[in-house]
Amino acid sequence: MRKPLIAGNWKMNGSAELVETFARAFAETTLPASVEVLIHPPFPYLQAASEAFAATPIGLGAQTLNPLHAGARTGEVSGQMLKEFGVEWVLVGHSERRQLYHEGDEAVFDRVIAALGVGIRPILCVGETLEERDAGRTEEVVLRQVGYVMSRLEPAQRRQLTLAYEPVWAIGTGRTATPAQAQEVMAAIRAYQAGFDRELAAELRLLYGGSMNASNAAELLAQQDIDGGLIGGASLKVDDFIAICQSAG
Ligand code: 3PY
Repeated sequence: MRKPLIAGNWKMNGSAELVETFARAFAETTLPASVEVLIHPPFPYLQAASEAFAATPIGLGAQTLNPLHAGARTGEVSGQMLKEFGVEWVLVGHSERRQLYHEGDEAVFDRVIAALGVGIRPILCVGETLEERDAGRTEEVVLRQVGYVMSRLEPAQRRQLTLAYEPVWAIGTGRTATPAQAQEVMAAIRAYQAGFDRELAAELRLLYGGSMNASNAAELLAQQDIDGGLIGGASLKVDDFIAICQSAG
């Protein structure tokens, strides 16, 4: 059985107050024991979040990392630094990083390796643009992004990976893939994994991301190959986020 994982990606949003709001609400909420919950706040809130979430079931994730341990990289943060703040997870290859910061497959792979090197679990995000979908290239693009990383990892490293399928056209647009559209791509990713390792394919957690919210989460999460969600806007509203976590149980 794959344990459902609901991860909130706050992006460049939130505040110290929101960290406190989440800590209070989650301390008072009983979640289904089967569900794992993460919040990925912006870097400046990591310390406060690591303290405030300690008394809750919320695990701590970062939104990116630099592949180097240290050095002349103004504005960047390394995996080692994240680890010091109790970060256990990190997003890698989010489409906003791929598109706005030009992080291609190689840069994404370097970040996966850097995270694994310090014991942080990467959530590898993949997804096609609307243009690619309309050209019938969804599977080709998504499996290339997955394959670039997977094919370069050792079997033990592959087991540390979680995948998030986020169609770019559904990110921050309010458009969501239909459950059937999402399931089709997730099934293709799992089938592709089975080519490496059947056991891993059965265990690998696949998250759906892209405008998942309290109203559509249950239907998406009911799909056979969807094991959780990477939540954008709805992860900033504590009641909605809790409702999504509840529906994953
Ligand atoms: C979204 O849902 O908009 C996301 O990008 C989640 O990462």
